Amino acid sequence: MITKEELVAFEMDIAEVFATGVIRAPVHLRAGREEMLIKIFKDHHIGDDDYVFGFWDSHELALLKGVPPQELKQAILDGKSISLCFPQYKVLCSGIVGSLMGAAAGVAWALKHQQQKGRAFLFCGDMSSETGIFHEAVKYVTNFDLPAVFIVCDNGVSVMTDTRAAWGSSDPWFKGTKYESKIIYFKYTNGYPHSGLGKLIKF
Ligand SMILES: Cc1ncc(C[n+]2csc(CCOP(=O)(O)OP(=O)(O)O)c2C)c(N)n1
Repeated sequence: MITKEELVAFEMDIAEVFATGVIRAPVHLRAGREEMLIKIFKDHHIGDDDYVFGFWDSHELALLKGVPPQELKQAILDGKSISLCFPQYKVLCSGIVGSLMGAAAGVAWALKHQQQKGRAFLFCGDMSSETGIFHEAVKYVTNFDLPAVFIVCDNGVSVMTDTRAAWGSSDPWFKGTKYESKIIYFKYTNGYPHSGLGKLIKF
């Protein structure tokens, strides 16, 4: 499996390329959660049969799922960083908040009822986990015990808004509920700005 150092180096390489202005599309870099992501992939033996759903910040997920770094880099250079899709690797991402929770639940339903191997793993941010569709999807996969896991990577903010202040709660809504059985939650501090490099890139 790809190492923490390789994940860090990949994002640093993309940051350098992005700074030159050749990528004419948004890029969301992440640092500080590599060890947790590696642990989750290892602990759950996420492999070829499994589906990984992600959002605008999914470089690391694609690498951990087995997308070759050069193939991933080319997709990013082509402007697809926020919506990376590699169906052959079962990696499906979207730049739209809340857009894939239902899809992950649907895939988990199909896998179970078609008696296929594989599970659906959906990785999202803390604000995304407060959306209504996240709640509905988690409720559905919990109540029907579908093979799905929702991983909440909590960096404390939605772009620059404090998530906990926005919802008036010091904890995510699911803390202490039965839905935690389908959720993995961890906190991290992102070493990059939400999007880009925090400075104007001209192209
Ligand atoms: C429907 C929709 N509304 C707004 C946005 C703009 N947007 C992109 S990321 C984001 C913040 C999401 O916060 P969180 O889920 O905590 O993600 P993270 O901080 O981990 O990137 C927003 C509002 C969007 N992509 N889609």
